[in-house]
Amino acid sequence: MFSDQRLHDLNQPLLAEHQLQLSYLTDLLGRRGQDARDVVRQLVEFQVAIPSWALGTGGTRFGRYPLGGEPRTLEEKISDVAVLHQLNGSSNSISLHIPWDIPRDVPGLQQQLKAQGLHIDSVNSNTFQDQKDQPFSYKFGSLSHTEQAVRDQAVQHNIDCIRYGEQLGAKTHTVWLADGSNFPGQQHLRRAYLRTQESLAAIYEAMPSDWTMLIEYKPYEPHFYSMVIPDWGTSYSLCQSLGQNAQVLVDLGHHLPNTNIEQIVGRLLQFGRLGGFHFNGSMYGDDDLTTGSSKPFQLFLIFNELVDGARDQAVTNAAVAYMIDASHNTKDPLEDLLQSVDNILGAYAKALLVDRAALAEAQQANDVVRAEEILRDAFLLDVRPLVAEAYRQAGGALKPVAAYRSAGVRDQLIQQRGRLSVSTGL
Ligand SMILES: [Mn+2]
Repeated sequence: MFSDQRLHDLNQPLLAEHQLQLSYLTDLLGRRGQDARDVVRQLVEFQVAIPSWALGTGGTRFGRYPLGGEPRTLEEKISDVAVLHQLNGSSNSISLHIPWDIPRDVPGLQQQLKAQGLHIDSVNSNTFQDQKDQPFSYKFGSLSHTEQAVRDQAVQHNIDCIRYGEQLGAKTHTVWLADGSNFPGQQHLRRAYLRTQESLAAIYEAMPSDWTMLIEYKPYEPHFYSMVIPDWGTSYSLCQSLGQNAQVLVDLGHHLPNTNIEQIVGRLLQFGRLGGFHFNGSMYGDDDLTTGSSKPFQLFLIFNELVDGARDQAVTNAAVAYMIDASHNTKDPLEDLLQSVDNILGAYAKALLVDRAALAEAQQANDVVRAEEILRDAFLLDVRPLVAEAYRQAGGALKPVAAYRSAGVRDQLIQQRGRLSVSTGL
């Protein structure tokens, strides 16, 4: 949708001001002994996977307000992600949800992915709702269900997901388990865990040895008395019992209010079990809002842990999978995803600019104010010129949302796909 020439034309009027801001920031950082070009290089390399289920308007259980032009097929979802990647150069992969994204034309999809410079990063299973042709219901659980036949069905679904993923070159299987209970006494808490552990082991056994299984946790919803995997400790213990290729996935919206998520990130890095992120924004719970929209400082502190861990030779954690998991009821989903990636890159840039030697000194000396000031110095710096420069160097737009709007992408999608097209997803 965006040719190189088109992007060049969109950037041209913005270039003079961009260069002015970039050279000021480069000089300023240089005076502090920091290399802006090095930060930009790391931003260009940073990639965040886009969820196939976030390309249409999401909804709540009260309603949904589709805005038209939503992708109707997996091919159209990939082409939407390609638009994002053309604009920001930072969205080169897509997470699939099965059964919504079962690949039909595998060679065709492989060709499309290659042509657009994209790949499939992960497959996600779905046992949180019943499909119309399945023999057993998940109303009372899937991998943790009391009946072996239901567990077998859920295990087989997860294995099917892995097989679909293999066809498209994915290497990651993500399990978010909606199992739990709504009332005291409904479920035997320890037995539900043990049944889940046994089911996950069967899936893990069937997974290729170069794949990673990510186990996501969530404290409440859809169940409100207990969730079988409510917290990172439960995910971690399951990973420990499965093997080295099982890792914990941290979804930013899957914590109780005021949880110190950056500390969880630090712990998991220390234990070598941080497998990936689902980025989103949260005020209260699993809100699935734009990443970094209301708690940018928290996002920065999370990246601060990641950068600190990456620079510590004692940390041997494997590569972390960065993914967005969001759902948009009021925004154009593509604009929202561009904003999310922009906030993620900004938080990463700031974390890269923390003066770690000075911070370590202040921490050692118990200089509370100095330590906090060092973090504030990095957080309050306006790094947008660095992020814009990363977009430009990756061949994208200096201002992706503005470029998306001025090119009239949504109108074109509505013309191609219709005003009433509705995407599968949440
Ligand atoms: Mn998630």
